[in-house]
Amino acid sequence: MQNFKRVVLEVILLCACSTSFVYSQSCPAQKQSSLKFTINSRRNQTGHWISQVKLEHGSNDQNSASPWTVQVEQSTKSCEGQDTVQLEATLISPPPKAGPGYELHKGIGYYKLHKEPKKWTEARQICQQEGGHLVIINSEEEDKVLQSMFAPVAEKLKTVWAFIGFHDRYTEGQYLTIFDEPLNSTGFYRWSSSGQPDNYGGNATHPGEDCGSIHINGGLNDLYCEGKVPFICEQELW
Ligand SMILES: [Ca+2]
Ligand SMILES: [Ca+2]
Repeated sequence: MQNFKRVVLEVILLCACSTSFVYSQSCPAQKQSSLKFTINSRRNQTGHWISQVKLEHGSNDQNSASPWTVQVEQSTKSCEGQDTVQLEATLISPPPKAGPGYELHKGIGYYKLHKEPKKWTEARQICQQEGGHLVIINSEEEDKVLQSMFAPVAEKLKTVWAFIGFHDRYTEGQYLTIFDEPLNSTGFYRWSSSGQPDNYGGNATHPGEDCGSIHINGGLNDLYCEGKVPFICEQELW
């Protein structure tokens, strides 16, 4: 009598990608991307198990529809007459492309220093048009990146300030990010000097300083919203 061995096919997928992947909780789903993964197994007339693994990846977003590299490794384990075949697939997609002029700082983000001075609201709109937002600083590390982009050119730009993504336009002294989160919850909350924020010029007839900026020393400052200074946008593609 023929000794049948039970073959179990296990498929493990490791997602080394930044696009969505519905089968792995380590990669949160994004709106306009889809992934379909199917396995069809059959036994042919000679007794061989044929398992076909098919991956379909589609997206409306050109940036995330980039080609994927799929690496597959197979291993076999035998235990008490049961063979386990394990297929391990690693899916690798290149990082999404940021808009023109954005610099990639690995593990931190994509940033663009706009050197042409704008008012804060104009700056905010320009960042949005580029698919980003005025930068929100979440760590000392991120702050250093921004400082390294801005400080070396600040003298040429004739300013020590660049607009970033916080304000106290709703209530004086209550600083919020552009996503309405308290500024002191972002992970970076260091003012440029002990005299800041000062709401300079604020009185009954003048709003003072209600828009966020970064100083060349890396610290935060409130600045007059209607003044024009350079600004820094961020694209969150990690
Ligand atoms: Ca203010
Ligand atoms: Ca100030």
